[in-house]
Amino acid sequence: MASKGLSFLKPGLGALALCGGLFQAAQGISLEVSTSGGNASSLLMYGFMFEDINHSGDGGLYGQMLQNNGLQGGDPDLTAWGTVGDATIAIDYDNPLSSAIPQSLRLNVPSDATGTVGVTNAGYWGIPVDGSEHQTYFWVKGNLFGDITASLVGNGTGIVYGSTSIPVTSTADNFTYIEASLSTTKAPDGDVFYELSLDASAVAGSSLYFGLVQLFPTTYKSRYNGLQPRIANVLEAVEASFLRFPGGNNMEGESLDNRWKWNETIGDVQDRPGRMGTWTYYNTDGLGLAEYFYWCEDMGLTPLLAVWDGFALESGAGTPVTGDALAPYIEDVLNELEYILGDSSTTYGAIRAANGQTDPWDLTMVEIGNEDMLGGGCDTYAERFTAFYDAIHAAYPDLTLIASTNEQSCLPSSMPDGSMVDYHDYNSPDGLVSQFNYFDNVSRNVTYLVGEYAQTGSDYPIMQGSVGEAVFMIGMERNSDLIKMASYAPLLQLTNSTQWTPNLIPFTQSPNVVIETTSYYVQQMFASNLGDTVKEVNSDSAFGPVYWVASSAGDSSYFVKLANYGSDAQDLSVTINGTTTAKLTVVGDDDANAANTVDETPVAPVESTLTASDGTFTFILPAWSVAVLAAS
Ligand SMILES: *[C@@H]1O[C@H](CO)[C@@H](O)[C@H](O)[C@H]1NC(C)=O
Ligand SMILES: *[C@@H]1O[C@H](CO)[C@@H](O)[C@H](O)[C@H]1NC(C)=O
Ligand SMILES: *[C@@H]1O[C@H](CO)[C@@H](O)[C@H](O)[C@H]1NC(C)=O
Ligand SMILES: *[C@@H]1O[C@H](CO)[C@@H](O)[C@H](O)[C@H]1NC(C)=O
Ligand SMILES: *[C@@H]1O[C@H](CO)[C@@H](O)[C@H](O)[C@H]1NC(C)=O
Ligand SMILES: *[C@@H]1O[C@H](CO)[C@@H](O)[C@H](O)[C@H]1NC(C)=O
Ligand SMILES: *[C@@H]1O[C@H](CO)[C@@H](O)[C@H](O)[C@H]1NC(C)=O
Ligand SMILES: *[C@@H]1O[C@H](CO)[C@@H](O)[C@H](O)[C@H]1NC(C)=O
Ligand SMILES: CC(=O)N[C@H]1CO[C@H](CO)[C@@H](O)[C@@H]1O
Repeated sequence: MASKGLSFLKPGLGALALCGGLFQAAQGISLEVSTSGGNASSLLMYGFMFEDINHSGDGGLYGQMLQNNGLQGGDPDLTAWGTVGDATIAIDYDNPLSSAIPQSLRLNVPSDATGTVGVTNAGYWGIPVDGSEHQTYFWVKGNLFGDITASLVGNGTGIVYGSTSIPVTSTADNFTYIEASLSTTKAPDGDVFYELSLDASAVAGSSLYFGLVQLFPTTYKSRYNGLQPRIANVLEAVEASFLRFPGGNNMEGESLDNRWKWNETIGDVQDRPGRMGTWTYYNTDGLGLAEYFYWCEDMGLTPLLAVWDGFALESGAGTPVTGDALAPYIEDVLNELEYILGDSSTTYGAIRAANGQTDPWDLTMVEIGNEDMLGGGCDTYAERFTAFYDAIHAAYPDLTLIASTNEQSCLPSSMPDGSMVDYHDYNSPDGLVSQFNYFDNVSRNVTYLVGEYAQTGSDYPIMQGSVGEAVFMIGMERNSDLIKMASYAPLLQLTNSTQWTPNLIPFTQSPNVVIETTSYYVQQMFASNLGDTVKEVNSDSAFGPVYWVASSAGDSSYFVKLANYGSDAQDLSVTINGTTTAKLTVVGDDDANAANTVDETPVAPVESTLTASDGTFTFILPAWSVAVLAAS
């Protein structure tokens, strides 16, 4: 980026400024940040919204890398599986692994088989072998006294990136659980498959049954059943404040029966049936309720749990559920909350403890439903919201409860004290800019989560859209007495299987390809430079094409966030009485369409150190750029 000639330092301007304010004002934009007063701002402002879409979970952030590993689903097929040598495979229903996973993968070995036989799994469009110690787990049933070799093999090249020989003694009576570790070397791309193989003579004329085969790298913070570190590390670097989960449309489900059911995502993975997700593919639910809380714990995120509120995406298929029929679903949410918050003497708290988490988790916020203003949810939402609100509030009065829409016509005529509403805005770059003062005008008697927002109209975030997002975010931060939390969406995207674009962090299965898009940098710059007080800014200039917001942290640190939504560079002069030095971080590109993609990453933030002259910093804000001045 620096090579593209972004010279935002303008040495001459500081001296000019001394000649008098008039000349300088005519030359550019002068901002004066008040060092006193201001409004308290939210320390939870910038967070993440997560649901399984674009293989963001299975095949993405969730550490387990084999696809279709439990042959789950009502009508399973052999997707991703293959054979080695002179053998065949089939789905076997007579040898179920568990009641949740009522089938296994049968390897039939003919009596005259020789050489090596086995099974392969292609992963989710490949496997990202990152060079760490890997763990593999599986169950096997069938008479075997011999070695099974687990390997990671380059597809087409045959290069072995990791392999281990596992001595196995198994019988035809029951499944034997196997765990083994593999040292690996980092693969140059994602074109790698997994293989379990053995000598044909050890099993010729018989069958082996494999159940729930799993493969993990060394996970983020080395957590069991944890996250892919290559993606988790990029998320961690945002310094975000909260996590909204588990959806989104994926929480709602297409129908009443395939809503996200918390109780089927807990406990041992072999006891999780998985479910058909909303976004065209089956979810293993290996990334389940507990894993979301561990993710929050490991990344310092405040959890925001969304619960199912009687409405699925296809209204008419048994939903919306209203009146007395809501009772069991409300009960289910209370059980879920007891599982999360109850001590281990409670019914569900005891189940949590038995599942390995003795202490309750720290949950303070619950959202009731998702986007209930859409698809026929609006008419009944006031009733449903109130029913869930009353029951949850009675049991857990300290929880902050959030309505899934801010549309007045879908909400009760007055919102309960302390509740919040959720506003979503997917918009064109220009559309986001037009929303800059949306929150200046809304009723100030209820606070907001902006649970989803992003630019639309491109495969990857483009610079112009990222500046548009920054303008919208500046509008939110200026109103952060009202806007408490905001999360970009969608968060993650496996480019080989995509249902929605653009996304904040696209990736492939090449271990090196996790892309920090222009929008990613904006999120990171805003989240990691968060003040506790929004300060008044005086200027003779009006907003547009340059937008700004200032905040302070403690007594002497200031942050000025700036966005230039235009094709001309702008001269800036920012005065903060008493400050002497600043770090200026700028992300921008003269090309409004510039984008970081899996093929090229032309845009990166540039940092520099500025010195103030009498409390005034002068610099150039490049065309189509976003900047943060952190001064003290
Ligand atoms: C190798 O890659 C091809 C093309 O993506 C795929 O169809 C095949 O299943 C892969 N082989 C294995 C053993 O996974
Ligand atoms: C997955 O997508 C990447 C780039 O988007 C491509 O290079 C790779 O070949 C794809 N892999 C498969 C198995 O289709
Ligand atoms: C068979 O294995 C499963 C899974 O390990 C275990 O739950 C079950 O008790 C075993 N059954 C017998 C008869 O050993
Ligand atoms: C989970 O809870 C739902 C009720 O919401 C129930 O229908 C379902 O059977 C439960 N699943 C299991 C595995 O107990
Ligand atoms: C906010 O207060 C006004 C006036 O008291 C009321 O009309 C409006 O419905 C309230 N808005 C919400 C979202 O509760
Ligand atoms: C908000 O109000 C201002 C004036 O107070 C007006 O200029 C602007 O168009 C309004 N914005 C929206 C999005 O309604
Ligand atoms: C503080 O909030 C009040 C009321 O919403 C608003 O009028 C004022 O402009 C805000 N001040 C700052 C510095 O944002
Ligand atoms: C700047 O701060 C100093 C004390 O720190 C004060 O004396 C002076 O009046 C301030 N100037 C302005 C313009 O606020
Ligand atoms: C548009 C697209 O890529 N859709 C894919 C979504 O994921 C499913 C299941 O993995 C694929 O079958 C679709 O092709």
